[in-house]
Amino acid sequence: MAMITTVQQHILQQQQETLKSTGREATGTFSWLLSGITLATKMVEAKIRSAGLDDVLGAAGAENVQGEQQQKLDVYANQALLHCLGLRDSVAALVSEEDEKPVTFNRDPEAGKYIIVFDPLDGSSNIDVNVNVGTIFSILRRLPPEHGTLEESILQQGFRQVAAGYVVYGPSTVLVYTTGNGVFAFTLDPKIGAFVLSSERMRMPEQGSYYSVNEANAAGWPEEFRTYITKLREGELGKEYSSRYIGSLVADFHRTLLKGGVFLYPPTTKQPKGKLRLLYEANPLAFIAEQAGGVATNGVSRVLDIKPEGIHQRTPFCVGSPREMELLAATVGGR
Ligand code: AHM
Ligand code: MG
Repeated sequence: MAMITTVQQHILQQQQETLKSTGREATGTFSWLLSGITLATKMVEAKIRSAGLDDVLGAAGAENVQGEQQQKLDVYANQALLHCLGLRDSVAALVSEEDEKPVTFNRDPEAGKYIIVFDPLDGSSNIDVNVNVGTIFSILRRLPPEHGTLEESILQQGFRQVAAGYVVYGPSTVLVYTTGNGVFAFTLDPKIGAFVLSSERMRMPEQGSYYSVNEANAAGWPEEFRTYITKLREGELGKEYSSRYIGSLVADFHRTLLKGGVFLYPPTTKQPKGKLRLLYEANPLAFIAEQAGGVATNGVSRVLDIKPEGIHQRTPFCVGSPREMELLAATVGGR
């Protein structure tokens, strides 16, 4: 019989290793927390698979805090995560793209140690046309009460994340995550309903062949971004780049992680702070990128160093292979 490693087993194995190297006892809290995330994402994936059959496509009729139309699946995905995670005693707060304020639980800080920040259904404008969407999550540790409030705990810099990951709902459903000790991917095996280890210690290639950006916005970018794209196209890095842009961040990022290259969402005249959200889009993907040997900036400085000021704060986001990101820094400045 072929040996498989499920995501739960993998977390336990990693904790055993930590135990050996640090002597610290793993309580199992963290794996219980992650099992809440995997359960919710399996519910979302099941809903997406039958989206055209059940009446779940289209708009739900409301707008979210960003002023965007909520899709029915956005609402479902948000509820699935809130439900599966809210029952876990170790959760102090849940922060979602879809909710204006954090959902907090009045739990003893000793027990309620974690904060989970998530984008329940990223790229949802693609759902009606059967194109990949995803879920992104980031886990933070609550600060001890003498070091900060719950709100301050939510607004910690990205380098303090204890774990981050995403699920891409594509031809297959893949979970990618890091706890700061490498990046691992798991593919959902529909026959057994479990995420099974499919890639270990993933590395982003040193250089890729694609840039990924919404070029319709080019006239509104700072000029250096236009110069940068021209350089890539015209062979400054030794090859003439091609472009790929899906419009689902998780899918565009997943390709960049596997194949290398660069993904950009620069500032525009209409959105001078960029479009993507720091806490539940840029930070988790920046953590994964760095753990895989890639680089993530806002064009000028490291994403994981940005001090968040609000839970729905936006940021320009540039992430990719070291070669492309070096050229970006040389062209756009900073870092
Ligand atoms: P969403 O979280 O509301 O789905 O929006 C985020 C999405 C990202 O997935 C994607 O990278 C970006 O918006 C695409 O934006 P645009 O259509 O402006 O290119
Ligand atoms: Mg979203």
